Amino acid sequence: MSFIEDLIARKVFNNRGEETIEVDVVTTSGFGRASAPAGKSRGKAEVMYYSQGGVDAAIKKIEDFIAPELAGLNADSQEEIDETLHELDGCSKNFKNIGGNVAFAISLANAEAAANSHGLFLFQFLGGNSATSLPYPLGNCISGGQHAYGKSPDIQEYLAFPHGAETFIEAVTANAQIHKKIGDFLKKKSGTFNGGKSDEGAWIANIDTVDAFDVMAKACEEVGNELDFECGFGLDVAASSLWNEKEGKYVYANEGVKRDSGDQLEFMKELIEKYHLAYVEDPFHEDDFKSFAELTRRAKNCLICGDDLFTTNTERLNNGIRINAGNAIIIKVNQIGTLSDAVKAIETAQRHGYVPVVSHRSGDTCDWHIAHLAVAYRCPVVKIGVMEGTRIAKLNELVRIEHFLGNRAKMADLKIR
Ligand code: 2PG
Ligand code: MG
Repeated sequence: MSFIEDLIARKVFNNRGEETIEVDVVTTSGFGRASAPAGKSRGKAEVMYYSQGGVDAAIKKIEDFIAPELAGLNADSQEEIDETLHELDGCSKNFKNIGGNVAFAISLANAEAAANSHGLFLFQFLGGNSATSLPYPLGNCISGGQHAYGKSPDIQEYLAFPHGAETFIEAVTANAQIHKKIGDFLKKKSGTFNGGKSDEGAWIANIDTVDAFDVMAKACEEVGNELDFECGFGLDVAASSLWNEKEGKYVYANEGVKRDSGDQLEFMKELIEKYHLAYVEDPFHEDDFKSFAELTRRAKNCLICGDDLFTTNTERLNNGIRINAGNAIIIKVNQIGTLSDAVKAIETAQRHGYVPVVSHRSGDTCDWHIAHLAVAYRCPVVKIGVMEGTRIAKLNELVRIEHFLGNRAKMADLKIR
């Protein structure tokens, strides 16, 4: 057992230079630290990051109110800690009283402190001895939508997906090479391309939504041939940010096209078939469970993943499960607040054959906990990005886990349905 002695909270910064919260949990025999990320294209149903007063007020609340309540509790009992956070919040639905990012940082720092107190890595502590499989990394190569500036593709993320790799380090190598190749192609294709990158380290270029597909397809095929395993790719359409409720249409401003729900369904289906897409995230806006179900029924060999649709929320996931909306779910712990809540979503997903995809946020710190969560909870895919310090911090942690596991390490069992 390891008992919480103290919580120390401070203000730190994410890769956008935005203020965020970092928490240290000190136990009788260990220590854990976690800092909270932030999304730009957020789902409506995500918890509230901070209550009034932002990070400064949150630090004071932790010192004066939360730390004394958690002191003396057993850090090994993650569920009890997370339950206490809900109680201290007054059990609001969206952590509006203590802040979802405050709950997140305390919850993750506690898990880390408990693992550290037992002399274990987090993935071992949470996942046990049989947690030995590594996830396939989705790597953002071209940014568009709300993640880019000026004229750029309407689709938010074009993601390399080397699902034929035999080791994690091979997969990361493939993503790095694909990213580099795309930079070379863009230099030739666009006169205005100057090597600019988004918060996630993906290229920002003045090219058409559809042209970006050809660039991705060519780079993935060439690298796949060079490395001799299958490198596919996928998308995060982030369709809520294209959806215009009043018009009832998806507005592709760059492309100069508007699509109603039926057109959008056909467009997504065509793209999946033409480019053999293995992964499509948020192809429809966050309340359109029905279209998700329809695409899932019609698309073959492709993960149809809900991010804004589910927001790591088990209740929303159950709504999707009822009608087979999607077959994969993005897991972002700070969409829901605590580790226990996220684990509930992961386990519900797994029970119903949905693939959990553990994901970074566009605004992130060098915190690498998601690497451990993916391995501990047997999530076969992670979405991390390819370049940029806060992404490399997470990828390298997975490289370390693979190295540590040695010949016990294997790639996840991933069936692209
Ligand atoms: C997404 C994410 C991460 P954000 O939409 O999946 O790529 O973006 O963190 O801005 O919500
Ligand atoms: Mg998304």
